Amino acid sequence: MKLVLIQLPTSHFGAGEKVYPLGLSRLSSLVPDTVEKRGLDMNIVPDPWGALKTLLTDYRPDMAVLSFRNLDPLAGHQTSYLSSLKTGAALIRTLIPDCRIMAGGPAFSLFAQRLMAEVPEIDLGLIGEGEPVFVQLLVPGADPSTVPGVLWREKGEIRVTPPGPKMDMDRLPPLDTQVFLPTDYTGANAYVAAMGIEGKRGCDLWCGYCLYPFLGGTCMRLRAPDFIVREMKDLRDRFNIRLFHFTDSVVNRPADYFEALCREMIKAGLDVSWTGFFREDGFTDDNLSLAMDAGLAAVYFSGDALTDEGLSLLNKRLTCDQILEAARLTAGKKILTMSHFLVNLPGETEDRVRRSEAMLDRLLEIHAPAGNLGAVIFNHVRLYPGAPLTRRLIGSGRLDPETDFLYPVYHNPAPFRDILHRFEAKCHTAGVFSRFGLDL
Ligand code: B12
Repeated sequence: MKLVLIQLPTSHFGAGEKVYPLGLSRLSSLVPDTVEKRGLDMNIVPDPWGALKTLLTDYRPDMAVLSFRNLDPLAGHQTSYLSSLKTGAALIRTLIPDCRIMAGGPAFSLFAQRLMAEVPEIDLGLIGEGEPVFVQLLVPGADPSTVPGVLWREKGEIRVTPPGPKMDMDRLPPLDTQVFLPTDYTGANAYVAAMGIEGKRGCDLWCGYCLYPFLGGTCMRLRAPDFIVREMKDLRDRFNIRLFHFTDSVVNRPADYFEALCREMIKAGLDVSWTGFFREDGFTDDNLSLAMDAGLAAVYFSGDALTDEGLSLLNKRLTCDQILEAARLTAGKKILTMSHFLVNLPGETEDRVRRSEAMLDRLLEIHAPAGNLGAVIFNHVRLYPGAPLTRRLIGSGRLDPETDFLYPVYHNPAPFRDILHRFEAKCHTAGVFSRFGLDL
């Protein structure tokens, strides 16, 4: 059997930030030796559709594995990458009519049933992580009804099996660095560490707008620190990877685990840098120092709201004081910090906008002497079906229940549609923009 593993093009046109296809690379390493395989990341080749066409016609695979990572670029953009999935599947079906087509990945998982309906060429789909079932799905003639989390077609209907057990993080397969070469990703990014590293999967928080618990499970599955460090060391030694991004929903939770991980990195003398998304609570001077000794290059915060009401609306279980305190700590250490906030939240009022602005002023003041604020990134909430906030907006009659969330839908009603631009301008005027300075 001949297999192709394809990372579909889902990078914002012109953005140019490359991201190593971690998930697909792990799945590739599980392919049995009896199966011949080739890989293509369409995000890193100058002519992605030409490259796919050539691969298909030269190699003539029996099965195509399509990884669909992003559905849209967020950040207010109206672009959709759905056409990548549609065109990819249609091209395969046209050129190699007998090829089985399997799809998965975060974007696919979020809208799995709908995408099976929208893209009739897909034979098999998978919701969630692939490692526990991938090899079963490669067996020709395998009965999908016996495999958890799978979608398939039967008598014109789309069927789905319930999800199965989650992956034990200490049994993650290695990356397939031959098929997806890490050095193809380094050297070109301006803002983002191209190489991800997995510390955990799943999230036990239920932030109102977020579907991470749906994607990775509702509890944190931790990976043993020595496994993580071994993978980082291997990537450093073999490919000179010097900068990583932790793909965890939150890197510094639970605190004792995070500290153990930092100690393991220090003990191994890794001499690499890394970034990740941090929670403001549980962030202390001590664990920040430890993290910096372990190579922390930049702190990404996603406080998300600039008022206590907003924080509670988003179920962040955080306070503005905690956000300010965490800012003081990173400013005290002059470590590069990026802060993300959602604006024009449901129920916005003049008073709340005024207090949000005052909170932003305080953050800018805290960081000004240290000059360590790389960026403040403002967004509107991208509404996903089933997210708590979406359900609430529908329940309160503020959102049409018939809204189609497949294409980007943001919550940004009048009369506060311009706050994002006003706040961005404020940060720019304060000199906070493009001060990333990551050693990429
Ligand atoms: C870490 C992360 C980032 C990091 C990446 C750093 C790095 N170097 O890797 C940063 C912060 C840079 C980032 C940026 C972006 N991200 Co991001 N990111 C994530 C996050 C949290 C984890 C992704 C990850 O690496 N997971 C670990 C790997 C191992 O898992 P995986 O890729 O999902 O693969 C598994 C399964 O999906 C499955 N699978 C995958 N493919 C296939 C194929 C088949 C056939 C099968 C059977 C299974 C299968 O098996 C794999 C192994 O278990 C996800 C949310 C999430 N929890 O998934 C968002 C997420 C994927 N990102 C998202 C987006 C939109 C983006 C950006 C466009 C945002 C922006 N405006 O900048 C960019 C795009 C970057 C790019 N070039 O693609 C969205 C996508 C949804 C959407 N609306 O489109 C997500 C879901 C978050 C969200 N907001 O909802 N991201």
